[in-house]
Amino acid sequence: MAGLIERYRDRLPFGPDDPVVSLQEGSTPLVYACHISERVGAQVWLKIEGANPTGSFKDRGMTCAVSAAVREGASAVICASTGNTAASAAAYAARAGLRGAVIVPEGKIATGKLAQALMHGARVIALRGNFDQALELVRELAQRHPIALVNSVNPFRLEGQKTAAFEILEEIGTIDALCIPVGNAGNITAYWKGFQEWEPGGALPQMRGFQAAGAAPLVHGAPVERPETVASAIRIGNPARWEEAIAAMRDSRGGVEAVTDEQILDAYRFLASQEGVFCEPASAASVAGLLAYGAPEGAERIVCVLTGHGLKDPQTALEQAGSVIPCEADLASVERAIYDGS
Ligand code: AN7
Repeated sequence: MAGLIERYRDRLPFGPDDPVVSLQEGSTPLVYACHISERVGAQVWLKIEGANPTGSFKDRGMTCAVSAAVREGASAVICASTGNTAASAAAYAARAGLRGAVIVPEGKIATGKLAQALMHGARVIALRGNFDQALELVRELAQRHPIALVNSVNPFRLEGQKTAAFEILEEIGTIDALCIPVGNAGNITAYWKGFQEWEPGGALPQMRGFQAAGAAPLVHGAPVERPETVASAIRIGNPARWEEAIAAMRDSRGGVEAVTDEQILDAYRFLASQEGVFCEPASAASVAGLLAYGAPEGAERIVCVLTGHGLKDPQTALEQAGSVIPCEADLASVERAIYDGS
């Protein structure tokens, strides 16, 4: 399968001879969710973005941002990140032969993402501060040094991420609503762009964004100084794409709501145990929101975006899952363990 620049080049700002840095991202599964569909009384699909090469939707944006950086002659890329952007930037920088530096909030990123960024050889800086402070610092750094900033303030990131909307439309046609977790608000902005660009005059879905209750600036209408949530990926208090996200939700007659950590974790376990889909906690916010607030009136066809893979955050998974059953190495003990659970 081609990477997404190759697949959608005529809809992206890349010419036929431009350099392409790709790990064959995109073309992710769109899986029908029987149990969720039944619970909300509508047809619901899950867009499994954890199936991207580094395990999150960030790869869509990163193939474009890093390809553009190479075209511009950059020798290094930098980003602030709650984890997934760091992992993706590190991977694409490695592939392009660029140096990569990532700034993450100390102690607040999931283990898998940290392992990825380090393995790909990025310089990983653990900031004694939160994501919003990290983003402020990298924006200033990128102005002073010849480094390409690959956060979603970079327009190429949105160009890449809009292709997920194209894939949905190509695969199942128009939908009535899109449910999506919102952190820095780049992805919801990108999907809205993609839906609008696909076919002039085509039917557009309601954009329904969901934020964690402890990190819900768009819901409150004001920045959150100390955002807190179990969904570390969306622990963001002052989204960079604030206005664009609000416009997308307004123009699509959608909206933004908060979901509690408890609702997020319920959806996280439900997805894994009932639908067989293991996503990370932040991703489960889309399904948590749909379950908590219900299908929008008249919506029959809904897609929930699952932005990252469950293996990103093994610690939260182990805290939320059942425990293992210790067992002696004989047949009777194994039988007892299997049938009685003891
Ligand atoms: C799994 O990696 O901001 O609203 O620095 O990792 O576009 O920010 C991650 C965000 C949702 C929110 N789900 O997307 C980062 C970062 C997952 C994420 C979001 C993120 P945006």
